[in-house]
Amino acid sequence: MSDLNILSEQTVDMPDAPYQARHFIDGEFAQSADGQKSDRVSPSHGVVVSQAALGSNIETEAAIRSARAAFDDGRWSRLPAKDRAAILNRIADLIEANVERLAVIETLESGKPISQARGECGGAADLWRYAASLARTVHGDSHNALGDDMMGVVLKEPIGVVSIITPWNFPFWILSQKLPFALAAGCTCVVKPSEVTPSTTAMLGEFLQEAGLPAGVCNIVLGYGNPVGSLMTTHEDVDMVTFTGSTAVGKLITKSAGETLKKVALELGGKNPQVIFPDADLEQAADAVTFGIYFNVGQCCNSSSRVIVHEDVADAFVARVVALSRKVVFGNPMNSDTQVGAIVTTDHQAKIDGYVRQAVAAGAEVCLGGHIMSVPGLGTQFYEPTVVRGVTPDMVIAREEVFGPVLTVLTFKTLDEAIALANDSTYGLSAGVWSENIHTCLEFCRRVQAGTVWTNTWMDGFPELTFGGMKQSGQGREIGKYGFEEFLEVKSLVMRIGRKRA
Ligand code: TXE
Repeated sequence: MSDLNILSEQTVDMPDAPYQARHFIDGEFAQSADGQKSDRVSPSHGVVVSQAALGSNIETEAAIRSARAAFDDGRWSRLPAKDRAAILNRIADLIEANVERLAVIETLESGKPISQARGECGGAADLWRYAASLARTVHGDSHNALGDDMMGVVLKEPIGVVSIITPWNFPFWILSQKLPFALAAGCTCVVKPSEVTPSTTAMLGEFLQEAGLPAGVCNIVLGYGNPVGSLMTTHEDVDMVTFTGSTAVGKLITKSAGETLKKVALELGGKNPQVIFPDADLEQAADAVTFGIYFNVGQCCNSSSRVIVHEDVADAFVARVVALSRKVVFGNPMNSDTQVGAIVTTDHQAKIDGYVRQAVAAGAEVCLGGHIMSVPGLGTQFYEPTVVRGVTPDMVIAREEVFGPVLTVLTFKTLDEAIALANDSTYGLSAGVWSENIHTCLEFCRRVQAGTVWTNTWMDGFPELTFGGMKQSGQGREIGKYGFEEFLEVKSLVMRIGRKRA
């Protein structure tokens, strides 16, 4: 596409050598016993940017054993909460001091723009600090009206050993939505990042060690879903699994973890509707839709991938989004001005393109982009910012998660129709409504099936709120008070007061 705003120039230096990502087990960094490693070739730059140990059952067993021992001897769960909080805050300090190092490797492994990687890694420190503050809020309740000689107390206790499995799209952020909250609750953990983006998780191991987290409290194993992830979800010594990734793998994990009745929390995909009413501030809505579809190169579970716009304003709205899309700065992710970078893998790029080709064959109209593309000097692992309209609810592109910079546009006539279309999905992660009428907004908020609903804004998030999906977008919640409580178990104490009466 000739009129795209393409940047080839680079403003951030490449590291001198590939990052060496190692396992972190029982407080020590280690390579795999069999010496297996994998090279990660940067999707934007085509060079090896990291070499990561590839774990087997040996490392996974060792990590689970270490987490189990650390939980059972109480070296973490029985520490006063203020001491746990102090360590979590020290980790947050180290994250903040290392944002640039984290952001560079995250950008090179994932292809996302460096400005967004900086935001992700720097912002994650706040999740650690918020989790630290929650460590001191654990309390249950007491019951003194059970009978004259009875008293009851409900305690909240850490659930135990938690397996944390994360994907490639926001490796450091998603890890930070889970790990500090589990640690704040007093749990011990085994973490596995995606094999595609292992380095920021491995780097976190350095901060855990430096901050004085006791050995064994958090173990990191690098490697593939099979064998590492599978063992983490089936092992008898694991009490809970928290996973972010595809719905398909989420379903597999639910089955395998069910064998030993582990608690499972899942954050899966989304096909998030943004509904634009005719009385909305169309300029603001178009800005938010444009940001929401291209952020993280569209590889975002909260992507605003499904716009549902009133037919009276559809032409004007689409024209505005297309004009804004042309201005988006596209290209070299190692340039601080870039807004849309590379696609994570060639397989994923082919999948995105397949959705667009299928939509065209089904009669949809591509009004911008729609092709794999190259950036001069960098290669072909990019995808044009794309807007597809004339989409009908039955088309695959309206139903499945594309996970790329591809916006699909549907239209509606009435509020009821808009809500029905918004809810016509197996997913229920997030949704948005744009209108100047508070009744319209509130009715939409009440009736839409989604874990997060934005009104006249998109993608704002706060550690105090909670995050998670309805329907096939997942189960359980993350962050906020409710996310924290997922890592706590409740126990009832029943006590008799005084001597037994005759
Ligand atoms: O995910 P996977 P992928 C969606 C998005 C994307 C698709 C595939 O639509 O196109 O999923 O992405 C580990 N037992 N999302 O293939 O395979 C794996 O090693 C245990 C949405 O990367 O689900 C990685 O660490 N673990 C999502 C993690 O699971 C297993 C973010 C995710 O990989 C495993 C990412 C197994 N059997 C993708 N198999 C979101 N909600 O944001 C794999 N893994």
